[in-house]
Amino acid sequence: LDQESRLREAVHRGELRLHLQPVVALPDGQVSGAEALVRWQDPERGLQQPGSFIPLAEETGMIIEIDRWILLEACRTIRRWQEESPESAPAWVSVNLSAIHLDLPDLTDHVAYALATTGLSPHCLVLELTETVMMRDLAVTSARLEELRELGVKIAIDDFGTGYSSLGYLRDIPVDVLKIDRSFITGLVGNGRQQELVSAIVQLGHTLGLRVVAEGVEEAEQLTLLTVMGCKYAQGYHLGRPEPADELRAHLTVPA
Ligand code: G
Ligand code: G
Ligand code: MN
Ligand code: NA
Repeated sequence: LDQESRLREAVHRGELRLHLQPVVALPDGQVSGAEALVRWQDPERGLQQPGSFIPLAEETGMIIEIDRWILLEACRTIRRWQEESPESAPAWVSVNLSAIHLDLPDLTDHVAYALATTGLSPHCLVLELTETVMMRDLAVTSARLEELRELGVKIAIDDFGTGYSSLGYLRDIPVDVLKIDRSFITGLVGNGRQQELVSAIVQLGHTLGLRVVAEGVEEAEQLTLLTVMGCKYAQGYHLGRPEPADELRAHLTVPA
């Protein structure tokens, strides 16, 4: 079978895997939330990273099914975890949505279904969309996002700062979370200009009442700088890699 046919079967054969990466609160370093990231356990080639199959999934529309599976699995996992060990469970989970979802009229119904069927509180779910996606059609995008927010879920701008966009959409589009792209965090140490820029983004987000998350934190020194800037959330290999939900859970549960 070719890659496309095998990917088509992957969902039905149960070959997709939910990985979770922790998002920590600053300055205390406690895990606050987690980002859901898909993997494909391909029986022929082993564990595949999204870069090797998301593009094909987007071209063929299979991404709809994949994103919906991840959404359901993420909601179910975090809900169960919150019930079983409320003291160590992440307070929220964020799920990536490809651009195509904003064109589907049943997106809101599907998200409502995922919440209803798993019992997860709407305020524990964050939907991540990239800046470029949001810019496509401001009227359609803001109407769709407003519908979603009426459910009580939060909307995040992923990869913030990488799109060729004006800041005008921050005025027109309803969002709750701003995720500073990791390209701004790489090279932060020893670069005053870069630090001023990131500090300004953090302040801008806070002024607008948004939760600001710095992505791609790989070094302790980056974390120190972000903490001094007043950034309240961070994510990256220095804080925790994406890993199977059970493994993250084991890491968070301190043995008595
Ligand atoms: O996990 P990794 O760092 O390899 O992810 C690479 C890219 O794939 C990122 O841009 C990420 O947003 C995207 N991605 C990961 N999981 C999902 C998913 O479940 N749905 C969508 N649409 N994109 C995802
Ligand atoms: O586009 P998005 O922000 O959803 O992508 C998340 C991707 O970034 C995932 O593929 C994840 O594995 C990766 N990632 C997470 N933390 C780090 C990090 O500290 N460094 C690098 N290089 N990639 C990271
Ligand atoms: Mn993301
Ligand atoms: Na990002």
